[in-house]
Amino acid sequence: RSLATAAPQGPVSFGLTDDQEAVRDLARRFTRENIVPVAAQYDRSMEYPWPVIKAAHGAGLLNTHVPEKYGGAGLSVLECALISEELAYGCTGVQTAIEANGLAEAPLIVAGSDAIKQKYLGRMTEEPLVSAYCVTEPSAGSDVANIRTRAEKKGDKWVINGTKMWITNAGHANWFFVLARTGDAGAKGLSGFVVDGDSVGISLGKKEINMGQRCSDTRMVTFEDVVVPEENMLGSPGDGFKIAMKVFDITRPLVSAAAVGLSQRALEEAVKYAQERKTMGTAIINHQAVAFMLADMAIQTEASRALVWKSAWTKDAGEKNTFYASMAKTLASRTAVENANLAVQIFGGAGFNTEYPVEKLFRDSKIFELYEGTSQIQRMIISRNLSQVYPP
Ligand code: CS8
Ligand code: FAD
Repeated sequence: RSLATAAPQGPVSFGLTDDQEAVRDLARRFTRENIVPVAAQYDRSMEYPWPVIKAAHGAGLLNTHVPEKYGGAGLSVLECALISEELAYGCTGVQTAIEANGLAEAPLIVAGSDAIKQKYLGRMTEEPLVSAYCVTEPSAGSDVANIRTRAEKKGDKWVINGTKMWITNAGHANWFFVLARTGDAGAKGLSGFVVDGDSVGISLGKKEINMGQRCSDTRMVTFEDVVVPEENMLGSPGDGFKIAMKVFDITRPLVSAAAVGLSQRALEEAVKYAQERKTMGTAIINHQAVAFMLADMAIQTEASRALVWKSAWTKDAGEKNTFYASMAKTLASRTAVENANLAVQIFGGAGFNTEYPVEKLFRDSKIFELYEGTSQIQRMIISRNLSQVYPP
């Protein structure tokens, strides 16, 4: 693997500290032992990977963002990115189920009171539970400011009504983060809530059958007169939209890191196959047309990883990273799709067959250009930030 292992030498370094290397190596070993051997089976059965999630919890690879005060590892965004890449190398379906916890937990970390963090983050570290982040709706995905789910104040409670769509982990969630409208139209009328999964009035749709990442659980969730205590609002009324956006500054680098994991897997599988498969009297890696496909895959994987690290490092340094997070998401997701496509090409007919690993990578890759904000939305964010980054 291509990560530099030297300790940081100066202000610019791609080296990792000993602790970061240890985190990456733990995740790499976990993936080789617990995810790679079962990935194809979960893809076929589409079962939720509970045994892997429980093992990840035991290994300390679940809820890695949760601060130490609430029982978590309190890892930096860069360290979480190292873990995401490794887990995704094994199976991005499993990785999505695991990292969806981090996504649901992030609003609490960004804006929750001490009591909320203690109650909802604390329990995640004590036992292997999962949670879900409910923002998208049937009529509003990219356009978060126009969601319709409403929360109305009744005495000292909030009552939530509405429908969320494409919610990862929904079928198994112990609790949900829910973005709902408490005020006027637009972004400023939205607020964020933590809702217990066993609340009366929550109903779950069927598990959606998706193109890829098939063991991950994606569902519609309907809230009908769901009563939520006042203290479960995160921040103040109207804070919800900005909380949701601040969350993406943390999670987009991690989703991008997962795309890099898939790209790296496609590259390694393709190199191995090209070294073994012979045509016209030589291994196909010796045909320049094949070797150049592999070279392109290596270039794009390294470039994506560098941008992911920059977006994570910028956030950890306490600076605004929205611009880099969207760049990392755009490049890493395109690279995942292209690398998976090239890997199938290099495998020839075998690339189209389920007995070989790359057709799964091909199906799994596409979602990276869609969830956590489509590539069009990432470009919109990048372009809106240009004048601030490069003032006239
Ligand atoms: O709506 C925004 C957007 O990002 N849309 C994409 C939605 C998205 O990414 N959804 C993902 C759902 S979760 C998911 O897919 C999970 S996948 C499965 C799990 C995987 C494992 C992890 C948008 C289109 C960019 C926003 O556009 P607008 O409506 O035009 O709003 P703006 O005018 O840009 O902003 C309104 C105010 O918010 C402030 N803002 C915006 N971004 C930020 C950040 N930090 C802080 N504040 C922010 N990043 C902005 O400054 C505006 O504030 P004002 O005070 O009004 O000036
Ligand atoms: P739309 O917003 O309807 O977009 C349709 C097309 O129009 C896209 O190509 C888009 O890029 C383009 N488009 C839209 N607006 C613009 C514009 N202004 N300029 C240019 N192009 C534009 N959401 C959650 O909240 N929680 C989850 O856990 C979650 N998990 C998911 C898991 C899966 C497997 C899937 C498929 C989705 C998940 N999502 C989740 C939802 C996901 O974030 C949305 O599907 C995504 O943000 C796009 O929204 P949409 O599907 O409504 O598409």
